[in-house]
Amino acid sequence: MEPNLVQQLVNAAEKAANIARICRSNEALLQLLVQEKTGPEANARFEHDFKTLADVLIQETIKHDIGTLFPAMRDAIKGEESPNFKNVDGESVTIAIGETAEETANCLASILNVEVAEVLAGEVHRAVVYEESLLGEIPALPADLDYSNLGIWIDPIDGTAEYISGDSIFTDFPGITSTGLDCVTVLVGVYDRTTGIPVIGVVSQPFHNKLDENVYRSLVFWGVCLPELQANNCQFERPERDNRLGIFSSSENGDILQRIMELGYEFAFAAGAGHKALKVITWEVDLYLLSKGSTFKWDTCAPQAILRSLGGDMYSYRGSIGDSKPTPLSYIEDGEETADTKCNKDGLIAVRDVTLLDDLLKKLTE
Ligand code: 2IP
Ligand code: CA
Repeated sequence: MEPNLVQQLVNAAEKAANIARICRSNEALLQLLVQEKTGPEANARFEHDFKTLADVLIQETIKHDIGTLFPAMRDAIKGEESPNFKNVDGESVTIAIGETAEETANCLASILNVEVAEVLAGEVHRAVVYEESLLGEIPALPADLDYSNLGIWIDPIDGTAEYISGDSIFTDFPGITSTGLDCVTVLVGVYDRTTGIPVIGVVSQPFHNKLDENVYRSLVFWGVCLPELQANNCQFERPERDNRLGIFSSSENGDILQRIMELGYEFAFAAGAGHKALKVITWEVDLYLLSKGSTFKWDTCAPQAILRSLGGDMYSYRGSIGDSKPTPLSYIEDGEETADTKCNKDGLIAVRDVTLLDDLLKKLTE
């Protein structure tokens, strides 16, 4: 019998969170992360920056762990980054997770110094089990679930700029951070390869609970929305508020904001696509709208699955206005994947209460 996919995705997201945290708490690794800001010299040992390496390593770790447990899914686990790097000697190095920590450290040592390669490899091979009362009861998945028909999109670190800078600024609304580590998320989303519909999502905030200097505990959200099973740990009540609240990227178009304001919404602005979607999941806001094509499938698959498990959804912005009807974002695999097909190029609208769409789409079409 297969292990429980949701539980394993939560564990994988927690391992990812551990790697993300260690890169900020280990002095040598933090130096590598922050150095990037100061120019080309910082990247003397490899052609990409260290933040990309951290992303790749997390992505490959999740692929390795989930691919080992669920071989039928192995070839359909995808992420933002390519695992190929060039080292100082111009040799191409593929970041590969080995059988043992030693093997992984040897691979990493071709682009990093031995000390940091060993620290990272140690985290990659640590057995991680996330257990938390907030996790709720994870249900058994249907016995006849066809794993070969499931694909995964991973965003190893969403909000990379926030991850590196680390500075937190709060919005006017309680509990909503506009920048900083709280906006960083790990996103793991599973979709049905035949229908293109997201079916399982795990969203972790690795830096949500600060226990001490450099010591954080993650907050993890999950949801399942299969035809025969809907479950999640996100049963939040909508907080009392006088107006509806929308969350936006700080670069959102003024004309669109004006229209939304005319519908009586108040605004919060925050970083991180996953973080903004999470605020809709927790019902701290009613709406996340992005008119630009600046998110990708790995940004939306996980939160969309959770939203669907709550009766909400994520729609294409441009695909839903005008004469069109609300069109959910889709992960259907048609043909060769290119930068363009991976992008949610028509923007997005995320809501927990889909009855808000009527007014919204009308107003945005005027
Ligand atoms: C980014 C990140 C940015 C977001 C952008 C995403 O992903 O979430 O914060 O922009 O859309 O693609 P904004 O904060 O303006 O919403 P990554 O950090 O993985 O590049
Ligand atoms: Ca992202």
